[in-house]
Amino acid sequence: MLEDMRPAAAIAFFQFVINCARIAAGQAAPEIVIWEQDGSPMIRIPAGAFEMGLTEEEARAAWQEDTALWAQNLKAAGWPAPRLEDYLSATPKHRTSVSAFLLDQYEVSNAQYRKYVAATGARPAEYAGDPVLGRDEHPVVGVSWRDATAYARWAGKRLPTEAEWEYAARGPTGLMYPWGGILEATRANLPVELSPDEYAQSAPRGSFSAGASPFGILDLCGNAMEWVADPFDARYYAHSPTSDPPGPATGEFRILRGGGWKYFHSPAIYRSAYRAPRYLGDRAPFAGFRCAADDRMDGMEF
Ligand SMILES: [Ca+2]
Repeated sequence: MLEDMRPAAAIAFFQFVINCARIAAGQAAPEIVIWEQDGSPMIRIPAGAFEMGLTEEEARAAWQEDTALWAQNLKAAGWPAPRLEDYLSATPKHRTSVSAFLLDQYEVSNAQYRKYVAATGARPAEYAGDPVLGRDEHPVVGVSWRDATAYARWAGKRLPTEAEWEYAARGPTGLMYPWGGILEATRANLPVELSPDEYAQSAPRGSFSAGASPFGILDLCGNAMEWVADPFDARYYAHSPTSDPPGPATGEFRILRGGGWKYFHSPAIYRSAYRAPRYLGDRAPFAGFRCAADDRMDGMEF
């Protein structure tokens, strides 16, 4: 009898050790709340700090790595050559803290966006009728920054700030991709030139569970690129506030994060630090979003 229990006790102890290690590494089971207005599962991201952006050395190394990849197999597929200046807009690397907030675990879906359109009379997404891009469980795409902001307001939420989005993707240790340091094609819905999988276009949200960020957020890399709230300023990081940076006050361009299912620009866009400026009225077939909300429980005692 005792003999039988030993393995179980050992397994329980082993599990306990793993859980302690996961909690110590910031990988405790995510705290999920369901947002009533649009039914989205949202994950509570505790207040924290990380090294936001890239050092110039990292930016140059990334550019060189991407240029080699481009010459090897992307040049022939028609991708443009990576431009160093695009990598440098993520410099300098700077310590940034963010307050606790909630972030949608998934990108906003077509089904959710359709409910919003039906409830408000807002214009449908550009690809709502597309046989693949318009599927209910795929991320809504073909929405402008203004469209995304209006949806978030209707839902009682907001777009994440650039700092919140990057912290959610990189975690306290500042990972280069949501899962680690190397772009792995099986962990995200990438363009066919990088990942020849079953999804030639967008994929149902959450199809790549191995691509979860340290907080358990899915599809931050790939599938739909994601609008964030801030206007774009290539030099903003040189003088941005160290705590909850709100972005510059104005700007013609907003920012897309995380890369999408369709090629756009260069492999750099799949890095969590990369900033892709885009005209705020643009409705691209790879551009969607997810919502954030303030954490009203932050600082409360129980
Ligand atoms: Ca995404």
